[in-house]
Amino acid sequence: MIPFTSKVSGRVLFSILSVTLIAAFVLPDVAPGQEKAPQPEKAPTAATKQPGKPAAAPAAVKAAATPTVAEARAFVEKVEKRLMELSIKYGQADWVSQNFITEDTEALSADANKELIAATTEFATQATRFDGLKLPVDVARKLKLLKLSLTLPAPKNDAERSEIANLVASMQSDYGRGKWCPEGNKEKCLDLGALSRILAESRDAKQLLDAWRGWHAIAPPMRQRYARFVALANKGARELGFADSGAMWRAKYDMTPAEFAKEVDRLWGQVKPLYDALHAHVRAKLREKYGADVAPENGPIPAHLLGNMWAQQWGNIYPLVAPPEREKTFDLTEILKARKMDEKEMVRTGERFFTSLGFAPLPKTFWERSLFTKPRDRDVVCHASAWSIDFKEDLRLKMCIEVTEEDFNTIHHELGHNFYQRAYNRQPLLFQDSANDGFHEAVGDAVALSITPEYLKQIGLIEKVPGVEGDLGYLMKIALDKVAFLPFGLLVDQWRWKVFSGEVKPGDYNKAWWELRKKYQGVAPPVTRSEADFDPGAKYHVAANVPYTRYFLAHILQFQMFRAMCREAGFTGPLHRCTIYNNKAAGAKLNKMLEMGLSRPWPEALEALTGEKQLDATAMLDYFAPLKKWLDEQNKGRKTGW
Ligand code: X8Z
Ligand code: ZN
Repeated sequence: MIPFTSKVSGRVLFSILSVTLIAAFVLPDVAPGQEKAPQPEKAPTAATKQPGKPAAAPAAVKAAATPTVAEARAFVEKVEKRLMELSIKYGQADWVSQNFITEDTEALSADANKELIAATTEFATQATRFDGLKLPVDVARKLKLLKLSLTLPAPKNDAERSEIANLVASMQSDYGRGKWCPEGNKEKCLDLGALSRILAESRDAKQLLDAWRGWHAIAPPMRQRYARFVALANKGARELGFADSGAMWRAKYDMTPAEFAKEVDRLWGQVKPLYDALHAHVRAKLREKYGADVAPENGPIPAHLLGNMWAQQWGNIYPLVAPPEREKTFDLTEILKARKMDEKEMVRTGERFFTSLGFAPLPKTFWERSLFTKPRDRDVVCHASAWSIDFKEDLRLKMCIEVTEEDFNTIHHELGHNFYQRAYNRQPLLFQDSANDGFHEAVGDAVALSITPEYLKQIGLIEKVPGVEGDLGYLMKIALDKVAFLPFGLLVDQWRWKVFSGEVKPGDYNKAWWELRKKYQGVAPPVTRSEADFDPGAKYHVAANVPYTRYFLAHILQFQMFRAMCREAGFTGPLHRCTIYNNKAAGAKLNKMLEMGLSRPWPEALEALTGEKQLDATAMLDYFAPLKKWLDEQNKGRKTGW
């Protein structure tokens, strides 16, 4: 959902961050299609025309009386009421369809989504009536957000709007149902969970390759639908005044689309040396493990060797690349299993972290309505997501949890979404979202950075805190997830932005994908690929139309938030040793930012927590500084880059 459903990640709307949605209501300060500098928000005044802007309204509108501030306010109230109703309906339909994938639930969800998109588009068009009117800051912001809110813009004609809603619903369902049946044996099909386990655990290059290929075979049937979806989404974006759907996504950051693209490049420049150092070390270790036939000395790394289906997080190959001090750290997966901690208790443990910061416990309905484990008897969308169905207290998690460290972290990530959703639930609907989408993705991760040995000892999961000798191993483990992720977080939308703008045509979808994977990640396909493949579609967020730059931003932002919370907690040691567990001052500061929702431009929200108004990767660089030093020593005499 999402157009106003609040799913994050999963979807729902409005908030959601999630996903699919459709209309995400977020908003920048820029008029659709314009690349000019953001205008400061105007102070409340009487309705007047903007100086220097002759009225350019069509005759029919001109004939109407000049709109007033009171009318604008009444309009916004009406819009929020209606969109709330439609978002809740969509949220309910989508929840059912993702938890019970069938042709019927898919149709019901697509239909509810269509209604929400239709209403949002209609309201966004009507809102142009107030263009040029001096409005109170909150009303002006809401109108701007309304115009930017759709993640899935759709053409105004009903047939095409139905078509695009159906396309996205069907790609998401196909992804959720995706399986690989070795040798065509329908008795032995493997789903994404099973294939991911092979990628994570197997050290047999042939087996890794089979699993990688098997999963990527789910996507070619989506290729044509994807191309059609792109054409329709662009038509919808253009009807709303944007250059294309990608430009509409980039307009949501309180700056122009062009400025945002530049900002992303600036941040990547800050962290690239750290990534390059990690890449060079990992490549050398993989060569030691698999030999020169499989792992190259200098070129890009084959994508099936990095422990993850998309080579986006590499924590699963930690034992292959760890510093010699690795035995001085601990293996959380082993500990969770040894303690026989079950899925629900993992979520309870995550919840207790948030309550230790001063947040109220999750409502009883969260425990009754969430999905924690993969059902045996039906297809569900297993990709983790956090939902707020009613924009108040009906919070839910949907996740096929496995007892692993990776999923323990993802639980904190998702709970970050849920606690954010509840913190802003007193805001009016159009402000019920994170400051920008990167904020929603960063909060739970910022909290999870506090899962330090010190914390694990406090909650009784380990007996003894390892000494500083364990630090390099600890940092390496985290870098394999967080640093390795950065270029992947960037390139998914670099690809989509080019696809939406028409720079990359359907006939080059796969080629362009692998060019970007090489350019940013230094990763190569493990076997020859062609345009008969559609490898981007084997990633959830492409199939389900969830923007992805949010995760790149979040991976930088979470360290910035973490540093600020540690400062608030009075912590003065090395950043990676800080935990804010039980610290009410840090929690209060975090809550200050969360409860603002989307009511103010994101730099103000960032300032509320950190005192800083700019995104800044120095917190991440400081955090990993000891590891970077070690990596640079290891890499002496090795080639860096590809
Ligand atoms: O999709 C997610 C979350 C839900 S918002 C599980 N993540 C990205 C991914 O899995 O690709 C978290 C990290 C990146
Ligand atoms: Zn998320």
